Order: sequence, then C-alpha cells, then structure tokens
Amino acid sequence: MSGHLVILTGAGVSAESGLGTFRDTDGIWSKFDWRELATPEAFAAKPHEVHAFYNARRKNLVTARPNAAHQALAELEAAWIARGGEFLLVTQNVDNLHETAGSERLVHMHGELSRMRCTNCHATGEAPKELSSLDTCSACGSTGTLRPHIVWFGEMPLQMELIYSQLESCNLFVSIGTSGTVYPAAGFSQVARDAGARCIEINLEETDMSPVFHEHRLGKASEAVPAFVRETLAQS
Ligand code: BJW
Repeated sequence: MSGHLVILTGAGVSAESGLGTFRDTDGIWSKFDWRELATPEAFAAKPHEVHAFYNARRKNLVTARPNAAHQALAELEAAWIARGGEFLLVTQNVDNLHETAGSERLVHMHGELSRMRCTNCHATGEAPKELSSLDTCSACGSTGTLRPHIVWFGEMPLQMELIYSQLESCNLFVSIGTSGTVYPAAGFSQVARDAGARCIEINLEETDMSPVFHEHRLGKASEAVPAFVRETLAQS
C-alpha cells in the first residue's frame, strides 16, 4: 500500500459521538435557522444570539468522545505514512474529535469551535467556555471584536489552496458522513475523480453526490470506517 490518500469527513462521522448532524431529520438546522446563526450578517445583527448558539455547541464538546470511526482514521493515517504514502484528512467538522483520536495531518476547513478570532486584528486563539461581545482581544485591545473561528455561509473556507493541490494529486479519495450539499466541499469528489483518483463514499445512505463515486459503502461510520481501514491495510 502506498499512494496519496485524501479523506473528507462530515457531521456523520461524529453523530455516534453524540454531536448532531445538520440536515438529518433531527439535525441542527431542523431546530435552528442557519440564516439567523451561521452568517456574518446574523453575527453583525445579533451577536449575543450567535455567541449563545456557539457557546452551547462548545459546551457539548466537553463530554463528547471520539468513536471507532475517528480512531480507525487516526490508525490509517499512521500506517499510511509509515508505509511512505501521502495523507490528508480534510474535515468539515468544527469539533475536535479527530485530533483527540490522534489524527495529525488534518485541516478544519470550516473552522474550530474551540478557537476564536478577532475581526479587528485577525489574531486567533483558544476560545473561553463562554465567548461574549463584551470580551476584549488580548492581542489588539479591541472590545466586541471576538467571534467564533467558524466559517459561516458566504465566507471562504480555510486552507483551500492546500486542499485543492492535494485533491489534484491524490489517487484515492474517501468521503465519509457528509451529505454533499455544501460547497465547495461538495465538489471535492469531482475534482479528485477528474484527477484520476478512485473515489469511495461511506454514508448511512446515498447522497446527491453518490453518482460521482466509484464505490459506495452504506453503513454507520463506527462500523463501515473500521472495516474499510482493515481492508485497506490488509491490501498492503
Ligand atoms: C452518517 C451517520 C453515521 C449521519 N454514519 N453517516 C448555490 C450553489 C453552490 C454554492 C452555493 C449556492 N448558494 C450558496 C452557496 C455557497 C454555500 C453553499 O454551499 N450553500 C449550499 C447550502 C447551497 N457555501 C458557502 O457559503 C461556503 N463558502 C463558500 O462557498 O465560499 C466561497 C464564496 C465566498 C464568498 C462569496 C461567495 C462564495 C461556506 C460554507 C460554510 C458551511 N458552514 C457550516 C456551519 C459551520 C458552523 C457550525 O457548525 O455551526 O458547516 S453549514 C454545515 O454544513 C457545517 C457543515 O460542515 C456543513 C456540511 O454538512 P455535513 O457535514 O455534510 O452534514 P449534514 O448534516 O448535511 O450531513 C450528514 C451526513 O451524515 C448525511 O449524509 C447522513 O446520511 C450522514 N450520517 N449519521 C455515517 N452514523
């Protein structure tokens, strides 16, 4: 086994760790309106509501633990690199369960709940349990400029140059637990396929993006991902 592997994960990989997905029947966007909470316009109009939403989400992280899917992906990374392969895990998730499980070559393209950013000086740092519009930035001294380090709708996701360069040179692309509805992540499978990569989708069900993939594995991430990792490592 060797080669260049890029993995994309979404909320489905953390669902069995007790963190809600977004678009499933009981998902986050079935209870909250994203227009009111996950846009820069919402934050400008109602910073207290947006902070309260993300403070509650950050609190949920305290008790969440990685599941077998996170652990299997960390094991795959270590084995793949030990055998001379190139590896990148791109997650849309804002939780920290991949790194808690041991993943290292990891990009949080939609940001991280545990971090904050100053809109004045752009400094980033670890977020306190409760972030508020009364807080002062320790880097520039401005008050009311700290926001969650999260990519909202209409904002550019992080590290796109690195991600596209990896997609354009990978030979295996695996998408796990994402509905494939939010761009640009929803377009990654096509970019990888156009670059000649074998594309595998792991999800509870088929998605809008399923036709782009060569192979589909239907099942819970906690079962389907360890099975995929076992098979991949056995092929070496
Ligand atoms: C399991 C499972 C189990 C469950 N095991 N599987 C029209 C066309 C194209 C694009 C656009 C458009 N109009 C607007 C846009 C752009 C927009 C977009 O894509 N909108 C679409 C909704 C149409 N995108 C953006 O704005 C992005 N930025 C951008 O495009 O920049 C360029 C630009 C900049 C400036 C101007 C113009 C362009 C930014 C997107 C930011 C997304 N942010 C969020 C919120 C993050 C903060 C937070 O957490 O609150 O990110 S939205 C939310 O969706 C979150 C997720 O990362 C993201 C993806 O969701 P995900 O992970 O796929 O979750 P679900 O719930 O959708 O799916 C879960 C899946 O798991 C399901 O398939 C289940 O079956 C499965 N599953 N249990 C295995 N146990």
